[in-house]
Amino acid sequence: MTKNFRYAAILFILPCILGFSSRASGQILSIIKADFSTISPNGDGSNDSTKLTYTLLDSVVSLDVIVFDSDTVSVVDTLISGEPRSAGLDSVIWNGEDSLGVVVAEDSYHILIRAQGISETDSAFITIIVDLTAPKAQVLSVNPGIFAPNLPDVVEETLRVSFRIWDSSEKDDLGVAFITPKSGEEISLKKDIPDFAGDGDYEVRWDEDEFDPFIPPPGQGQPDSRFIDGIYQAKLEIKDDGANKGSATAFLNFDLKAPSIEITDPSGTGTLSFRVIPDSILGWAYDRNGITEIMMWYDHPTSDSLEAPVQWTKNDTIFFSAPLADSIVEERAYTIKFRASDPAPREKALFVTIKLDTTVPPPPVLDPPAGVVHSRIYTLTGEAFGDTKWVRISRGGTLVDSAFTQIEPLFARDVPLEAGSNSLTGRAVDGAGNVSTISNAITVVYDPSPGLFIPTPFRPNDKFQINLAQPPVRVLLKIYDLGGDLVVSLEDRSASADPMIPWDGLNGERDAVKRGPLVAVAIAEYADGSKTAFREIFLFDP
Ligand SMILES: [Ca+2]
Ligand SMILES: [Ca+2]
Ligand SMILES: [Ca+2]
Ligand SMILES: [Ca+2]
Repeated sequence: MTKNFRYAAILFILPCILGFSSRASGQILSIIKADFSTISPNGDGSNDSTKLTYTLLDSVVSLDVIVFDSDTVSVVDTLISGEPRSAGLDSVIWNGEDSLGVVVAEDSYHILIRAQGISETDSAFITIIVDLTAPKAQVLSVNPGIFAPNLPDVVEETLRVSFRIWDSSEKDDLGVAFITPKSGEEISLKKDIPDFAGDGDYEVRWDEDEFDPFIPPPGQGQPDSRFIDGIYQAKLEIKDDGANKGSATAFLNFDLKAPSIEITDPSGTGTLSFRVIPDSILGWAYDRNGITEIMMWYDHPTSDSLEAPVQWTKNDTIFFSAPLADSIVEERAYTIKFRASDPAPREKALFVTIKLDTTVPPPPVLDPPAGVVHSRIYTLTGEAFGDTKWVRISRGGTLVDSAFTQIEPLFARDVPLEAGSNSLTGRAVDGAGNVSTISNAITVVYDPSPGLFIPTPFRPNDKFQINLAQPPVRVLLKIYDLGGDLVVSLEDRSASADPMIPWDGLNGERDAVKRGPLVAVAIAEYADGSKTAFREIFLFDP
């Protein structure tokens, strides 16, 4: 097409743009569509160009597609210039540039399609908007700064986030996503702004009960595992028709966790007893949002609360040191309560029971032995009294073992003996370390001379004591009934000169043996081939 012809063509079609019709007469051109009516030719891959599609009902001698500025009606670019086309579906792409390849200014543009058939001409145009301005958003405020939904005894709160929006148009799409800190995933608490009307300030609200499915009110189930103490995000995204986007993120501080509080000194659990009360009690409290207050009661619940003295703070941890010695003067237990609060406010209480005890417990009573013993291990029994926590057992004045008696005052403890006479004594010690006077002394005579010694009566899992003059290679222990039939055969290969052989009361077939007299025969075999045998009748009583 010559320049003159093109000019003539434009003159011909201008009336169409200037007010005749945007629609074709329907004789040659039919239905013009653009895949994007607004484009943003900025090369970001979204709505950078638009494709016009139209149907030619008949073959066309000359087709023109021309882009005009809608205000000045000046030609911006010619996309198709005087080309013949056969009938059918046809299309053309406009990438938002002018004839020099320069991206056009933001404006609306008319794209005119003119089809000249053999005997008639048909034309129509479509309007395309070029939008290169991304809408912008900014967070103005988040209230409250620390949000603790469904906290008992606290007035219901609404979480409010305000945003400022500019460079937008009323048609822009926007929504606010709600994102948890745990997985970074979006939760179905997204908000729209239904009354959005272009640039301005907007507030998005979440009422406390909207969090009920995730953070149930007290006593109404477990929180959703994605809802943890931490920083959540309300992310506003705004998008215009040209797919230009803006966003702003509000950070939401959800306090879902009570403070931690611990005592570090004195250490221990339960009632802590002292003969001399420590000067102070040391501990720490922590919360991600900080500790607002630590209160203490020296004699809970009868005393007044005081502020626990803070020694120092390190990051979000407060270290406290409360004087103790002067506050505990009576010989009794004091419950000391500490309570840490965070800004939510959530509270965590901690109780420590300290007892002043300068009273010595009564001495224990040791049971005397039934007679001479033949085993080098003696099971000492006895009873403790009062607030005895331990019985310290001595043999010949030397500490050999301790029995724990805080829960059960009757005690039994295996004590090693020496051959001959052993003097055993005990002292009671309470939780504060007060030590009793010495108990009664019992004398246990241990006779290690050879023989087979059997408890009377013998119960399942009791032991046969065999004392030998020298260490054997092995010891066989055979149990017979009174008819001479073998019940069970046991063996010891420890090479000990005084082995103890246990018996579970089962025969060789692993059946329980009935009550009655039995015969035990112990045969010790030595390295030189010699043997020693002992034989005893005993009463088996399961
Ligand atoms: Ca774009
Ligand atoms: Ca825009
Ligand atoms: Ca907290
Ligand atoms: Ca005591």
